[in-house]
Amino acid sequence: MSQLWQARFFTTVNHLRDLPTTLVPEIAFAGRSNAGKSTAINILCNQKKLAFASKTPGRTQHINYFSIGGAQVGQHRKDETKLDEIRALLVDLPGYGYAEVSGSAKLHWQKLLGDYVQHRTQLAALVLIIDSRRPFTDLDIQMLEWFAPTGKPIHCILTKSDKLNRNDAANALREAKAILSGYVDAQGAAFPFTIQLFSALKRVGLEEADAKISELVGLIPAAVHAVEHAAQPATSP
Ligand SMILES: Nc1nc2c(ncn2[C@@H]2O[C@H](COP(=O)(O)OP(=O)(O)OP(=O)(O)O)[C@@H](O)[C@H]2O)c(=O)[nH]1
Ligand SMILES: [Mg+2]
Repeated sequence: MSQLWQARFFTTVNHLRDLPTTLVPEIAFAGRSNAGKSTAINILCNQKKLAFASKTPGRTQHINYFSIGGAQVGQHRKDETKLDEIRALLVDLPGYGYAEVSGSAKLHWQKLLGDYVQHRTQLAALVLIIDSRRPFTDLDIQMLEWFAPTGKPIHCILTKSDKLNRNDAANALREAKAILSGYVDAQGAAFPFTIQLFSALKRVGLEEADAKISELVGLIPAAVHAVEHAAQPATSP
């Protein structure tokens, strides 16, 4: 059972000054409005209404925090979450690029998102949620370029792959990988970017996303496959 299934609502924030003072690692879900952030959080946490998902774009209008650990789920379900037992936080960010949001509100959120991803020390990694039919719009690139200089990992999830046929989905993934590999740091080294296809509707890519997110936020040890690989006896040339 995934540890993400323990998630429960923690707090809602509207201004950076109100961000929780917790020190545990957090992982944020960013992406265009309607890309499927809240839906992805719900399905990964195996809960129908944890994050508010909706057909109306611009639904998530605050920063919503969900905690892993510290809550006695089950018979003690109504207990207060024990702050010192929280192990990680999942963060549902407001979507960007929603045309109907007024100018001043849009600016408020642009600034807040930029400041949050660039400066939040506890932020361990970003999950960039992208509609597989519209990969890397200007605002996604903006998000990537804000966050990449931190050197922290970005896991891109191409959602709604059920809306593409197999071929188109494979092409979308390949093209998105090419865009990501075009980014290198000042030394010419690749950034820690990873990417996958995902469908909440058809439950595609769930295990991969769960493993990656759990690893990035420190709930499971990093890259078991790398350790296995290292344990292989060296082959002679
Ligand atoms: N077919 C399909 N629809 C999906 C998938 N994921 C999300 N959706 C739908 O897309 C719509 C938007 O999903 P949300 O999860 O609310 O999107 P969001 O990114 O949280 O949007 P904001 O809160 O506005 O930023 C909903 O109608 C979902 O049911 C998917 O994998 N496949
Ligand atoms: Mg949402």
